[in-house]
Amino acid sequence: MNIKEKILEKLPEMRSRVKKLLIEKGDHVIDYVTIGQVYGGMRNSKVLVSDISYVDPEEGIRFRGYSIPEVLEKLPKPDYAEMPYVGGLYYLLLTGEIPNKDDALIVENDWLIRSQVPGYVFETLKNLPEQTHPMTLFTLAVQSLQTQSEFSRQYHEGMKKEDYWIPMLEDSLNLTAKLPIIAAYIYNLKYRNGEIPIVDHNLDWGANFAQMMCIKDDGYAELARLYFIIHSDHESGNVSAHATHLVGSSLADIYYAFSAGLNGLAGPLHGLANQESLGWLLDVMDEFGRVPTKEQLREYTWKTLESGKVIPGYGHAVLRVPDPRFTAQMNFAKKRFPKDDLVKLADLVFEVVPQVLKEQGKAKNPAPNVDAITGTLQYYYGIREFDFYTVLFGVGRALGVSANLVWARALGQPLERPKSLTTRMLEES
Ligand code: AMX
Repeated sequence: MNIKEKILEKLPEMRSRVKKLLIEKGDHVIDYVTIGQVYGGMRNSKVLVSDISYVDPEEGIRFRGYSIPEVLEKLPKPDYAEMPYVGGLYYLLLTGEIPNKDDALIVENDWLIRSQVPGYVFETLKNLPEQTHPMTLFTLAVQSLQTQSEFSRQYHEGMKKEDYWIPMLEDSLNLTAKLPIIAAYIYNLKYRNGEIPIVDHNLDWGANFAQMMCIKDDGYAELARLYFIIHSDHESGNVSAHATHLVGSSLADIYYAFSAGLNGLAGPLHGLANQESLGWLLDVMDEFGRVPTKEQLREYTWKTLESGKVIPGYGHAVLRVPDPRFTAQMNFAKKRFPKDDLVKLADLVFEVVPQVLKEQGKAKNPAPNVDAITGTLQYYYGIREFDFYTVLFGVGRALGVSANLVWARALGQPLERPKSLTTRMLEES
């Protein structure tokens, strides 16, 4: 069954659940919000809803109820591959059901059919100044595809509200189909010969990305699938997901909404942390000329903290345990290239840094997040241009945020518009 048919099958029940919930419990208080939360980035204020994924502070992400190890085990895989089809993950995010191989292949084939990127997108990127950041190129490419929006076209022609999700799904499939090509082109334009990558119609979405990046090692196709799956979604409150949702709530189409999310991802406290984390590991290697001893690393960590900096890749706004996305990537690296010095160092950092952060006593979570290892794996396979790493994150993140937007339209979620107060009002409260 394709995704549209599956959503059509599920929609009546989901709509009536939400309707019943609002009638029976519309006035039910979930939690209260403190002044500390209002002034503190709204941490842990429970004001969003998403059925696509949930981050349990003590366990990590679950996609539609499935943990990362479960997703990696249960989703269908290409023959002889260890990592599942990304198309299967998209099916799961959008429908809530684990697909069989045929279902996953319907998505993969659909992506192939929709993968052609209009020539003007490449021309637009080519005409920008050479020093343009890869994330700026990525955002502009997504934004420039807006002319293709089915949602926008059908909305202006006039369409029933309950059907909004259908062109939104079309747009989401069209956009996600094109992102690996756009990302590989940005890499070529910035760091190689500027060639337009060519999609191989015999390969899946992840393997195609590896092929377009011209990385011969088969391991990179496996890593690409793993990477895009684990970066797809992290519930709704993180900056990229929330920005996408907020802009989408104005009934902006996916191109407007997701380019807003990408702009948020470009910030140092969000998607840029992966490159900062790898940079810190490389600085350690520079300082010692080899993988340091535990004691040397301890001292180096304290030196970083005492200079007023954070240890990138450690800490999290929600998680209170090691991020399972870190664990999945670390397992991958230890299985495939355990002797790599950076992998050994990342492992040692995992032993030393949480202890030091605990002694410092500031970070609520001294454990690693996804970014403590992501860059190390890309670096191993030869992707060594740090500025590109957030583009990779963005390709994965599109899957989750677009699935959320399709369901936001399907359930008729309204314009988001929280209320703000003045400092005086809070002082007098
Ligand atoms: N190193 C040093 N200090 C840290 C720290 C770290 N890794 N993580 C948190 N702290 C400090 C904070 O700076 C804060 O100090 P302050 O009181 O002087 O301002 C204090 O501990 C309390 O912070 P928190 O409540 O534990 O974290 P938060 O929710 O405010 O921020 C995060 C979360 C991720 C931004 C923070 O842990 C951090 O800066 N980590 C390093 C950067 C990083 O890895 N970011 C990637 C996040 C994942 C992602 O989105 N890709």
